[in-house]
Amino acid sequence: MPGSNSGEGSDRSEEQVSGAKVIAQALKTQNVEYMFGVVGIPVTEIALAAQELGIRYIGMRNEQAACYAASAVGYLTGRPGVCLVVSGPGLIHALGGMANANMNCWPLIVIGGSSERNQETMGAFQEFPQVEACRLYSKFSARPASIEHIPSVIEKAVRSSIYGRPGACYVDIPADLVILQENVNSIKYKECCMPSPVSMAETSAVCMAASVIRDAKRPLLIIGKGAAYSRAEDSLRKLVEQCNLPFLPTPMGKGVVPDNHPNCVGAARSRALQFADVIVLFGARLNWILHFGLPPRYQANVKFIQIDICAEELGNNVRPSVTLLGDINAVSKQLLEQFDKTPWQYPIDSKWWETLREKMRTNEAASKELASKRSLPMNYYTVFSHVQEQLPRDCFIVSEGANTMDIGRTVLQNYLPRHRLDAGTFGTMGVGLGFAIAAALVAKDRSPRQRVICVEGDSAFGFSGMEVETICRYNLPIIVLVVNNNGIYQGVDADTWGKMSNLQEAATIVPPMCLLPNAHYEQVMTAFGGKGYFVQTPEELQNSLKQALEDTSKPCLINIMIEPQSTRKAQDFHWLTRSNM
Ligand SMILES: Cc1ncc(C[n+]2csc(CCOP(=O)(O)OP(=O)(O)O)c2C)c(N)n1
Ligand SMILES: [Mg+2]
Repeated sequence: MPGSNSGEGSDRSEEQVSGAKVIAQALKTQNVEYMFGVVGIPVTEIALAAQELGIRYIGMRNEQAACYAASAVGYLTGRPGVCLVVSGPGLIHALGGMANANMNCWPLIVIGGSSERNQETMGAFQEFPQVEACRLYSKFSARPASIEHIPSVIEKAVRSSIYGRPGACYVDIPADLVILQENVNSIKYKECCMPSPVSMAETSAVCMAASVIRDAKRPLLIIGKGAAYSRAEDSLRKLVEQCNLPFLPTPMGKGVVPDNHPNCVGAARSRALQFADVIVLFGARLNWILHFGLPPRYQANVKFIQIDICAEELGNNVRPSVTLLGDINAVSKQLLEQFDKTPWQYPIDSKWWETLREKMRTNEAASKELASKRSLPMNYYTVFSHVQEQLPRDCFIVSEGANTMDIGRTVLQNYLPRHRLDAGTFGTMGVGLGFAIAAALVAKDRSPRQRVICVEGDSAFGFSGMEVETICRYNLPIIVLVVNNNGIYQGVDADTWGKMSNLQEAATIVPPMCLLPNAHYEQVMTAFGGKGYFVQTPEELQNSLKQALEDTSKPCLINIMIEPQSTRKAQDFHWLTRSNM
């Protein structure tokens, strides 16, 4: 057994160990490093036991945010984080995080305390059918039958979370099992599960894919977060450069190959999708984010080459020309081998490259023009262009909101893989602060000087705003930017608000998108000892951001007032449309 539950020299045959300690040791044996949660009956002992073994325990203010944080650890490190929750409502709050992790295909372990087994069906405190409830939100949901059974269930949960398509796994621990004492010798810990086996595509399919790519007139690679998760950055960069292929990242695929790479055609996204004749999907699904792969957003006869870890994904919404089932990094290397054997380059002087470059130039010019507007209040583009100027190249960018996230993504650049976290496949608001906390903890341990910039719409910020206290409690290197338009998509200014609320009862006439005008969100940060700024002009924004980046001693929140009716430029409506969120 790794680690010991006993003091030196004690008689081990007599020694007892609690269920809580067995859970902690089983997690430690599976190399779990981080646990997030909210404690209470019956899980406090589990958190204490985990800390005793050196697992970091981060107490959060709501299970939803705790679950988002744990899932982001899974995505960033490839090893699941744990979310620890109490029975009933605690577990219910975590379901949002489990669903989000599963939709994003990120590994996650949720450990839920549950009511005592001998009170089941009697109306026990916070009694709820937790294993059944979690089934819809997870790959695996189980309750160990006994204390001896805990290590193997935890090993299976960890293994299931990372093997195949990653996802959420749930382990239910009844209250009586947490405190039950068992002879230490009767507990057998399962060795740490092996790393996920790496699967490769059939050679014939790889040859066929290479030949379809060679014959393409207007090729396009799409890099998804599956490529980021499989750490395919080196092989994909080689493939892009060796074959001179245009590529488009999905939101969280940004940074796998840097956004400023000359072959990145993000700024001509709609054009690239619409006219490509061969599209290679690297860990990117043809869901709403990619408009299902269907006309009119794509050519009717476009050939898709789908690369995915999950066989069931292949053929969703379109009939692919070639399917490559396997690990994205391994399959990218297989493709590279084909192009090493018979070198080939897509011609730099092709009409397709010319079209894409032309479109990128006009789109970039339109954004620059909006960014250069000096009128006050500022618009989104002005805000993001100033932020982009100062952002450290290696920072994590976390973002959520509607306009804030969509416009921010087009302006803020990612240069490193797995350094962007956002509302993701499920379009979930409320993920931002939990994700930022996870990124900051991982950064603190692995590259201590890195900063986390969390770009929040004012509505998005509200979902988990109290996690600012968590950020301050652990003094995490996070700068929160609240892009404040007084509402969801749009709001109204203070004058209009005043007039409206004088007219009739607010609930009958205030537009549903409106939030309180000029809310001082920065005071949420100062309330807990962090730094807060309220900014209304480009100069104030530049100065506060500069100070925030220089002062590494404290977390910071900059509340950036913008024009309440500011929107995105026309062509961006093609991208993540509001109706999709
Ligand atoms: C959990 C959840 N609830 C509600 C929504 C619907 N929704 C989409 S974006 C959004 C907030 C947009 O407002 P804000 O964050 O202020 O960004 P803005 O567009 O104003 O810049 C909401 C509530 C959602 N996506 N997820
Ligand atoms: Mg807003």
